[in-house]
Amino acid sequence: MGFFSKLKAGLQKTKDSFVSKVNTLVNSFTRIDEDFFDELEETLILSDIGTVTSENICDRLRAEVKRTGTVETGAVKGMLKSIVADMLRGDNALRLDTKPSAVLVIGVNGAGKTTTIGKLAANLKRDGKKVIVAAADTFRAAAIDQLNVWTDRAGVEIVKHAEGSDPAAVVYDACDAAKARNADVIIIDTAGRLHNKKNLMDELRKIAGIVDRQLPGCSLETLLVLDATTGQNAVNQAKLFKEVCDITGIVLTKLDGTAKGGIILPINDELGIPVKLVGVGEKIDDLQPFIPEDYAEILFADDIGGHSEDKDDAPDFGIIEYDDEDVYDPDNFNDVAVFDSKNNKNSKDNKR
Ligand SMILES: Nc1nc2c(ncn2[C@@H]2O[C@H](COP(=O)(O)OP(=O)(O)OP(=O)(O)O)[C@@H](O)[C@H]2O)c(=O)[nH]1
Ligand SMILES: [Mg+2]
Repeated sequence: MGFFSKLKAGLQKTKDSFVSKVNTLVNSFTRIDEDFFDELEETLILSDIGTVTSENICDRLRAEVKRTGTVETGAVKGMLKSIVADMLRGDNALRLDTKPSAVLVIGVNGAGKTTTIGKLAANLKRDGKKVIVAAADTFRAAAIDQLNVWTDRAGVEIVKHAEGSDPAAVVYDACDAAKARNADVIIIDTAGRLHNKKNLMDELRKIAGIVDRQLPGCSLETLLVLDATTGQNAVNQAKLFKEVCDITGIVLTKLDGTAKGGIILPINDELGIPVKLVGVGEKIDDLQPFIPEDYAEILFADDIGGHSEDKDDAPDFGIIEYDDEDVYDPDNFNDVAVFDSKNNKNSKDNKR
């Protein structure tokens, strides 16, 4: 199955529930009036879109209706399609504009971090990139093994230490490996289960600090992985993580198998963080760059048959790449790392 078709299949349940409600509403009103807007807002809220974003969508629709002088409800779906695409449009491409670049993957337990890393690594490798994955979720041996299965599958390198070792030490070694092997991208897996907000904040700060010190000027994407099936809970998680670190993008996983794909809207609208990737299944090629126009088109178009073939041809992974002048130059590398020597020693001791 191609690109667009896969997203379409993944969003089918969302389309069936959310958009069918909008369709019913549109068909039961002949004119756009305040009653219509009230019902629409309620429909949006009941579709996991949340009060703030539902109001926002209705306000934009009101303005568009006023601007165009439209009175018939038949035009509403087309307007909603544009509003949704516009709301979601932002810095949606993955920013990998230095060599190496780093991608820090965070999120709660079971959100899909490790799976996403496996898929992303495979995609980048396919694009000709040299990828190093850092197994910085050291909480369980099984987590390291699971990541290793994915890196083998993707055909990329992994830097791992023993279970229970310091995640920061893994990242430190992965940065070294990236320099030594002239890698393009380091992807860092992290643990979803830190006891409290302060622990989480300290851990993520420490990791980001090491990347910054070891690879000065390195572009760092901090991707928060959210499970779409958790609906409004995903928005709450995003708010919590936003308090502890600078998230640069969202990965929304498990869009397949849920009717809650509308959750993408409040995540983007309430938090102002762009969705960059979406997971539409458990297999290695089930990760896609997020294209707002495709998402809106799939949700609101009555017939999109003709479109899918064109879009299925597009293998572009939506990555912002580096220019030659940004390429990391080891000769000019100014090693200012002041890493905890005890941890560093541990990291070497723990290396398998
Ligand atoms: N259907 C579907 N399942 C997914 C997707 N992404 C991840 N999963 C599944 O979600 C489950 C959890 O994924 P993991 O990648 O282990 O999650 P994690 O965030 O690394 O979890 P921890 O390491 O426990 O913190 C696995 O069974 C994955 O196969 C997706 O896009 N679609
Ligand atoms: Mg994991």
